[in-house]
Amino acid sequence: MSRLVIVSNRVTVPEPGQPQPPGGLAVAVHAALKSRPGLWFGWSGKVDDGAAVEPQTVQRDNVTYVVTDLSTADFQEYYNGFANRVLWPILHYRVDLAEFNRSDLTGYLRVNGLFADHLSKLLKPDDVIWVHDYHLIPLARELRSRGFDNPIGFYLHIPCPPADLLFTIPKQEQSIGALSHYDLVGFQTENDRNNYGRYLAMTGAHQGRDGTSYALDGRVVRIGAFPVGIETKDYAATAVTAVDSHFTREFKESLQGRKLVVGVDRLDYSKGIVHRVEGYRHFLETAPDWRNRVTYLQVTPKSRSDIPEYNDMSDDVNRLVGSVNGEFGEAAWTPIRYVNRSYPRTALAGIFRVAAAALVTPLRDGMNLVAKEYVASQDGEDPGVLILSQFAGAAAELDTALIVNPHETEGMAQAMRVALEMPLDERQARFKVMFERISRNDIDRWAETFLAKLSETRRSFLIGQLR
Ligand code: GDG
Repeated sequence: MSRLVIVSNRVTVPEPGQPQPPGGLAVAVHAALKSRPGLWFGWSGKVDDGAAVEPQTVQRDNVTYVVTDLSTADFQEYYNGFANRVLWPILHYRVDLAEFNRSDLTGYLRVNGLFADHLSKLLKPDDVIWVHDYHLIPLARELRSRGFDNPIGFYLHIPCPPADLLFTIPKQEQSIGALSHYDLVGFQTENDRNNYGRYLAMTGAHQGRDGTSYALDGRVVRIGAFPVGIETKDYAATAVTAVDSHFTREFKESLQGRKLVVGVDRLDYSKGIVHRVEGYRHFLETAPDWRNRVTYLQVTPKSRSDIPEYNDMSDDVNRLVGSVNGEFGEAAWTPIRYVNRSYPRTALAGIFRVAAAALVTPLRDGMNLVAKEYVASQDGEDPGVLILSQFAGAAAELDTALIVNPHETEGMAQAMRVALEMPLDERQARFKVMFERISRNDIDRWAETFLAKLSETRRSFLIGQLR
């Protein structure tokens, strides 16, 4: 079996006894590496301006973790700059929030070159390379220019908007256009895939007869949809044990018989937290019979707090939560419990299992693993209801959730009432379909399908060259 080399911006080396940090990519990559010999390369999370420090290597089980530090300029220009203030907003359809400058793009390209330099010393000829996410789009081009001919795949964890939006990225050919240097590019949904296909066609690529490969400047890139999953069986088992834990019992008691509605998201404008709280306010306004009978818990670990848009949004949520609690709260009832901290995975699974409904209402999301984790955590005899945004990639698979448009406050409020009052047989029927889907399309299947397609793509490409 070839070694699998995973490359992502941030590498999380598992520390015994430490909870896994929040973030969907890390959850997916850890699972993909579980059953194969592998190496995971990326940024350590540390910023260090000292003399060029060599990457550090740590061995854990069958995975070799190799991490490098970044300089302050790299961190500002590559990570905080181009990746998170240009690519992240535009790929989430928020051109209005993008802040472009040339030095950030230069820094982005420089760090991709730096990653390629480090990888050059680590790669073996039969390694299969799998690059993850928007920080590292130009990496294949950098590796090819250093003479590497290994199969290289790329997976985009976040949405891919229509071509017209991709063209708003200044000098788009240097970033999003560089995806054409991969053998295979995977997207979360068919919609994302089709958007990129249209972009390729508009940049002069020729679509192959199979409909999935495109030829451009003597290269061939294949594109496909590979919806990411979770470790469904494991997560369900965790939730079953978690309900009996001290943490979950104490938490449940604190609800004093009230129904629980839960939201779990990194603090990010794409997650639609402000719209969701507005929806909940409208629900309390229009459903007075539910006041004091429901508690909404929003778990929101802070993220990217160096970026101004994130602080602005954080202030908006704080104000709004304060105003809803002030308006509707009572001495013995807080309508919204808002916590900016991260909980261990078992605690979250326990919370999900006791929640009568989950609010997963992003304005845009590549997939959204929380939606799947909530479903996996439910008791099939008495399941809760998933309220899911039509703009989450997960909505394509979880179509028996209550699907909402987060821009419509009244619709969100109505969905909350419907969820809390839904008869048992309807809850069970909706849950059953979703649980079967996430059990079949779990994380192992995601990794296997992508990697099988990558090696097949490579084989047919090589055969094509020999002919
Ligand atoms: C990106 C894409 C795509 C959250 N809070 C805590 C915690 N989490 C965990 C959740 C979940 C993960 O973090 C978040 O994943 P999401 O998918 O919801 O969102 P992103 O971080 O934006 O992930 C996304 C994903 O990549 C995978 O491809 O689905 O669309 O944006 O697993 O449970 N985990 C713990 N404590 C917390 O407080 N332990």
